[in-house]
Amino acid sequence: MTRYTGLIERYRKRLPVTANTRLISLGEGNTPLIQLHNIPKLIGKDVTIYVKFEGLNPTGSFKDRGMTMAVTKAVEAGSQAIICASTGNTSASAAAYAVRAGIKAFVLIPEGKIALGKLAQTLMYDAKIIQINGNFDRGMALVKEVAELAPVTIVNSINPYRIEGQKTAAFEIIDELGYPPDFHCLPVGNAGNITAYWKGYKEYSTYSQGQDAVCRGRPVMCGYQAAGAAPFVQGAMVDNPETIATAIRIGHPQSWDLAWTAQQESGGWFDKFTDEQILAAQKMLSQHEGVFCEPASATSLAGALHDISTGKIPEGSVIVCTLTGNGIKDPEIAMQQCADAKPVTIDASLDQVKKAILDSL
Ligand code: AN7
Repeated sequence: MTRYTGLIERYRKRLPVTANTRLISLGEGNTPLIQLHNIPKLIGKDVTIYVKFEGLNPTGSFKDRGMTMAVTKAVEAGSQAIICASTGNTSASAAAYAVRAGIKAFVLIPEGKIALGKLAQTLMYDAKIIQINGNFDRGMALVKEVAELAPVTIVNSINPYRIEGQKTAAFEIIDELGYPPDFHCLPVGNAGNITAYWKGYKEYSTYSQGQDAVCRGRPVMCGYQAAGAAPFVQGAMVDNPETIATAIRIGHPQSWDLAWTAQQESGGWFDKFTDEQILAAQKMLSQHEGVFCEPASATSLAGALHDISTGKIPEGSVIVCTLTGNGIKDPEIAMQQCADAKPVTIDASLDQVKKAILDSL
């Protein structure tokens, strides 16, 4: 039996590494593709929905796929420090891979707009955290400028190695299903991930282009955004993005052109959903399937359910929704979501415990 050591090792032939490259890995990738059993019944539709649970990566988000590659290449090039702007997950991931490599991580985050778990992680991984009184987009602009003046490698998804690492999620899906799904749904912020999946599907598809729709070998890419941060739906950058899903509180996506290419080439679309719809999808997934993702991640399911209900995604389809991050990242939202479900407090006696059980059966 070969031990699973990480996605670079697994897809080495399709990634820019040599036999001499020192791999910086935490065993990322190889995440579960979970078929939803209860939600399709609940909505009464004949659809096959899988969730790719990226929240089970080492730092709890899909960013680890890109970060193993980006930090590996930064170290190979002799870099001593990496930098990113982040809504939270990139900073946690960058920080972890930097300590793993023995280099320094600087992260710019919007003050007060990072989920608690992400901040806690980033602190624990000992990154140099620079909070700014501005949003992600401002932080990203500053990172690009400062990287011209200081010896730091940018590890946001404008770093092409991030996309290389992240494309392996599409490889895993095809390897596991034996074919690509008909539709691939995912949340869109900077649009690095939709770009990466599309690249992965194109590189890995077993069928040639131009076959009929059912057997074309590539999914239709569906990119979903939060209503208050939906530049792809509006067709223009958004200056003051707002959403409870702080991970995708982004108004100036960095992979603008590449995401439009993914949409056009795949025959896909962008759409937007309200915070209420996003939170409802997050809760539904937890309460009916036992899968707890963070709010931004649930945007993929909110979108898929909407497009299934309208028939835009037809019955008979195989759908994959990427769940980009773990629900534990954002405990504050989770507690708010369950404000009505107060735990009962009782005396520590057998009688009381028995009563509590019988009362709620
Ligand atoms: C959970 O961490 O941009 O469209 O700085 O954390 O590839 O940007 C996070 C993005 C979706 C959007 N879901 O992905 C950051 C950051 C979660 C995320 C996205 C993010 P992209």
